[in-house]
Amino acid sequence: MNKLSISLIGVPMDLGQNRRGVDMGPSAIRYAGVVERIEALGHSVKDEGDIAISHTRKEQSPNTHLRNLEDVIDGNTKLGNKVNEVLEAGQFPLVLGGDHSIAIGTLAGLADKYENLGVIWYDAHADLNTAETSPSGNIHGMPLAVSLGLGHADLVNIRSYAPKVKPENVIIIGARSVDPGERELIKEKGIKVFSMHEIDKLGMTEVMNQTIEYFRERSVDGVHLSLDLDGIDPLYTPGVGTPVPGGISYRESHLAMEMLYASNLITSAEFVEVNPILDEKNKTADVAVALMGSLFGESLV
Ligand code: HAR
Ligand code: MN
Ligand code: MN
Ligand code: MN
Repeated sequence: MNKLSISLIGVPMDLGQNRRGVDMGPSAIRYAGVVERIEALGHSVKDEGDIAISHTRKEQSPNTHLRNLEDVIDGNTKLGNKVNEVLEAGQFPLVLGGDHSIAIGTLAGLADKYENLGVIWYDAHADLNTAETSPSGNIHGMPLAVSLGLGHADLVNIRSYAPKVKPENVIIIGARSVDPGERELIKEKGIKVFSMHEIDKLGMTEVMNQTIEYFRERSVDGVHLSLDLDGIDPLYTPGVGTPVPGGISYRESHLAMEMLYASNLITSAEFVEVNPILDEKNKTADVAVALMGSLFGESLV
């Protein structure tokens, strides 16, 4: 088994959406035993601490309806720099959110290292809104679009290059709440989506086999897993800001992580949207840590 040197990066970001508490996600995930769980598998883990995120919510930035735009840019710039530094040191970046707007920074730090980065977007949502299509003004609904080079220029150009990712290198898994503008973008850009419909119809084994095959065919040089805990059914992960019923089960998610581990494709990961205030006894952070266990090689026998 391949032993990794993992760098854990906490991002206490809650400015990409309206509900308070998601900034405590990194603490909740640490409390749920992330370091011990991963070290028990023989990997080494270095906790890099938390990125400094502003805690003054301005809500309305001047000249835009995007909420807390300046502070989201600032936090993601710092995160991008840190992720890149960790990569340069030969470490595997494992990022703990925080709301999903932090994927903007994570991908900004990854993509100038990888020529042809693949991305798995495990989420109930597509996060493909732009300033024009967003129904909410919440930046956590935009990070995938931003990473494709679409949306507010200051977000798109974090770390001074764009786009970070090619649309044909993205696979969305678990989608069940997609806005009209996002649907159009999915069609226009030909983004691969395994919605709940496909997961139900094909089964998770086939979905993951096709996912792995898709990235191999495209000769990606790295694959980032961006896992939003709301991709999983809120029965198992109630501590998220925007729960959507009818999601991926606990068992299907474990299977998906185990298959990714076996594929040896994953080169970085982030787990986002854990909100301890909305949770039941840290259940959602516990699920996050259990899934990381499978992603990093836990097996039953
Ligand atoms: N699509 C909606 C919006 O853009 C809701 C986004 C909810 N977001 C997340 N991200 N948790 O996956 O406002
Ligand atoms: Mn805060
Ligand atoms: Mn998301
Ligand atoms: Mn989501």
